[in-house]
Amino acid sequence: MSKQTSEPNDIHRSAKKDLYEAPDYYQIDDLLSEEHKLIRDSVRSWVKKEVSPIIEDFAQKAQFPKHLIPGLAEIGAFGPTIPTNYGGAGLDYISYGLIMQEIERGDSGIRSAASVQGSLVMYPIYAYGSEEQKMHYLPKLASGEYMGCFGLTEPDHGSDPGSMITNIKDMGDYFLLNGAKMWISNSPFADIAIVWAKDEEGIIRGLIVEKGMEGFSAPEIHGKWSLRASASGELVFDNVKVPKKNVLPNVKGLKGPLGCLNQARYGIAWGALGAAMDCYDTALRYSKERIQFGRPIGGFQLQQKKLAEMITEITKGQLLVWRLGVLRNENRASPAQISMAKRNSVETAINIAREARQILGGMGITGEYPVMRHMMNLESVVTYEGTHDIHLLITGMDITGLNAFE
Ligand code: TGC
Ligand code: FAD
Repeated sequence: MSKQTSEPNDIHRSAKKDLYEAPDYYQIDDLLSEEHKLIRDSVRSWVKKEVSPIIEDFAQKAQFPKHLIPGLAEIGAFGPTIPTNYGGAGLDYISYGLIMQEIERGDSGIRSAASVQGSLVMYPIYAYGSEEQKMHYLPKLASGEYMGCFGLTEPDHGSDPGSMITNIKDMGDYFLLNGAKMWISNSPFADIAIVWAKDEEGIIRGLIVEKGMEGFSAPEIHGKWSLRASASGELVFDNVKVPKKNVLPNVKGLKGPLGCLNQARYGIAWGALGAAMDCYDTALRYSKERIQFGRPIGGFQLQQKKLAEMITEITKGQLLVWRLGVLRNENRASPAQISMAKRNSVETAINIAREARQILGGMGITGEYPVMRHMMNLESVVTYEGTHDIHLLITGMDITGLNAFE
């Protein structure tokens, strides 16, 4: 008969405390500057203090914790790389990656809100907007006074956004916007939406659509089993009059929205590893504390195999995103390199979440531990910002020179 060495449920009593210790098996910290570590550590503390205590409840209730918006702004999560004269944090790409890693360590839904705001709303205004648009919107978005969303996907056009049917008609003083977007993060509470629509010549243009414009609504999508702490919705445009000053003047074509996706996919490449690190750390701690057959389950070879493979994959992913960050800082990262990192990090994270859940046994399916929540969240992360298949095909196209989409 097995010998019981701890009180039953002892380890579960402390489960809800955030005891996270980040894994760094290859001393990757040595590759970071003092400023990087300072930024990373301050976001880590913020997540422990503000996100960990509340996230399970908000995920269970399927609500986005809006009260976190000012804190996210304060830690520089909205527009980390946008210059300070527009209200951004003016940081480099490694800092941006570390911020996303730490936030997604807390929850992918919170990272999602920050990714959308910074990479998909602030970035297009910064990169393609007029000086007036930048001065008007960017500081308000950086401070969280305005929240934004990004409308590219349509009910019938997801992986193939170039076939979109949402359209604008030139009416002289304004554009008339018609169509619908689907699966839009932040849309139910957003003050503005960056909307991609075709003009009468079939050329994709970017518009800033504001809440309150007649004919514009953003109904929430309910019933998600994934990313429950993120608000997703539709964008519906029924003869919306969009003033001409709200068009992004400096980009035309699909390269406009795809250029924004490079920013967001880069952040996800770091972020998903944060979720993986949390799952690994949780499973490792549990395996050393959970006693079965008279000894910690971490002593069994089958559990060690899972944990050893997890840390190996995390370490490879950490090195990949760090290198991608260096290339991005030097403006040398190609979109295909970003695709590879997004795909690899999400696959790593989803596999680790599934293995970690098993290490936790029955407790793994509860909200006492973050693992099942991460696992479910990652089912969205693997699909949005380009599915796993699409990123594979982007790599395939890059290495062969042959386009599988044609
Ligand atoms: P294709 O003909 O290849 O390209 C059209 C034009 O775009 C250029 N381009 C890019 N430019 C910048 N960055 C990139 N990554 C680019 N990829 C392509 C290209 O050079 C061309 O330019 P030009 O000047 O010749 O016109 O386009 P395609 O229609 O064949 O499609 C290619 C494909 C399939 C890779 C692309 O459409 C794609 O990436 N599909 C996936 C869609 C996607 O990722 N949607 C994401 C929606 S947003 C979202 O999910 C937010 S979730 C947020 C959250 O909550 O975190
Ligand atoms: P489809 O494109 O219909 O794909 C279905 C399946 O077919 C996938 O497995 C795909 O890989 C596969 N497939 C498609 N084409 C090919 C091909 N050529 N070869 C091989 N396989 C293929 N969009 C926004 O614009 N803004 C947002 O803020 C946003 N937030 C999101 C939040 C959530 C929670 C989710 C789930 C999605 C969000 N999206 C957003 C939409 C997201 O980007 C799309 O879901 C994604 O691009 C895939 O499109 P789809 O769902 O229409 O799938």
